[in-house]
Amino acid sequence: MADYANQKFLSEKISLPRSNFKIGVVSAMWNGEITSELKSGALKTLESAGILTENVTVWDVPGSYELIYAANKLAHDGMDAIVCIGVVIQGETPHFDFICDAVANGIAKITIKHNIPIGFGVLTTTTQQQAIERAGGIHGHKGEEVAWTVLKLLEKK
Ligand code: DLZ
Repeated sequence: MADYANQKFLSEKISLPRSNFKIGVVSAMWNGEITSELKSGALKTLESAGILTENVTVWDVPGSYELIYAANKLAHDGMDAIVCIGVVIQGETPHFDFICDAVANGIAKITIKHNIPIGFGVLTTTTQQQAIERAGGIHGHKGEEVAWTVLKLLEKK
């Protein structure tokens, strides 16, 4: 298990070169109680870093698979960075593997294609409990962390 006590950098203050970055937050509606919490943590983190609310585009898409289309569209539309949020929970069929592979590879390709930071805030868990523990539970808040990660990359933009 990762030792989160050693990831203190995740709470370091961000120092952005300007305040008018345009950021997209795309969030899947599957497992919506958890993705809503992740999204809300991401939005709070962006606000705390000085990102103006009017420069944040929030887009709720049906499932994690649709994050690929939405992130690519927002990148094409000129966002400086994008935060992707989803929760994929393993079921009884291989669907989980197809979605996780597609989303991880899709987001990586969009990052390279558009050369902007895109955060992978997609939880891929075996159980719902594991996802809950990572949305403000004992394993931290992956929504806040993914927003922090994207902001950290914007420091150099
Ligand atoms: C179909 C599906 C399943 C079984 N599980 C999840 C999940 O755990 N998390 C998630 O975000 N989305 C899931 N989906 C929906 C797919 O992401 C996608 O929306 C559909 O396959 C339609 O393209």
